[in-house]
Amino acid sequence: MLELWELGGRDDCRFSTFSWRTRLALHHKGLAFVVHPVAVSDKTAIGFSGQGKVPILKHDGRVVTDSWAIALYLEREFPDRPTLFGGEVGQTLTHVFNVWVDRELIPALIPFLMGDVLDCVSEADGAHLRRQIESAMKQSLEGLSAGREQAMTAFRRKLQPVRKALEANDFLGGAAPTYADYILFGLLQWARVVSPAKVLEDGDVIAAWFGRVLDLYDGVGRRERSRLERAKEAAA
Ligand SMILES: N[C@@H](CCC(=O)N[C@@H](CS)C(=O)NCC(=O)O)C(=O)O
Repeated sequence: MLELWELGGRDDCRFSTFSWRTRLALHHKGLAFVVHPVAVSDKTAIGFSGQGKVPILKHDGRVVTDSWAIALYLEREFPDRPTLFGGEVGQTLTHVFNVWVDRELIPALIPFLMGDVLDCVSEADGAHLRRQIESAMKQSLEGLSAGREQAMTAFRRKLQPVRKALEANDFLGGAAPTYADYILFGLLQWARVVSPAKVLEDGDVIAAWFGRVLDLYDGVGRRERSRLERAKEAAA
């Protein structure tokens, strides 16, 4: 029995960048699992894990936290299922990629679009996220939102190594996806779900790759409605 805890917002939207990594890793392994959405400000719901963040994986009574630790756990526990890393070398290099995305790409995008998340969550969750980002960035959400166009230009530039890799391959894993694909996908999926902003330009090979990852596993990523799709539905 596998259970995953992830963030849930208004209209049941699922926007946790780290949880999307885990979700796709579970699909990659072909494992069945149950998902529990939690509010970002509700720490009692995940108190059993002894910490305050998602994703959280529970497997036969064992609790694993942190998306990277969960990926390692799945690879170790389910070695006969498709590999997430393609071996030891792949695992080490994927760890480098994981740290790069966490430390360089996430701070270059998430704070600037975080203002949009306020419309996707409850008031309590919005206040929690505002406090978190404003204290980390030492700037108001409104100030950060005002700088988003410039930030997105800088973010696209930071993606250049990925772009080079995707000019040569369909996936970061080569011909087929691996966990590295899910790491970056999680960030762009977060943006797709919470924001109407156009993060990637048309014609960017990364946009085409993102479409391919959205379609994986019967389109689990695409079935999650984007912010633009939810707005269209609300207007109809
Ligand atoms: N290093 C952790 C980061 C997890 C994380 O920051 N998760 C966010 C959601 S995307 C969270 O739970 N935030 C709740 C909070 O900070 O209060 C991982 O890779 O899982």
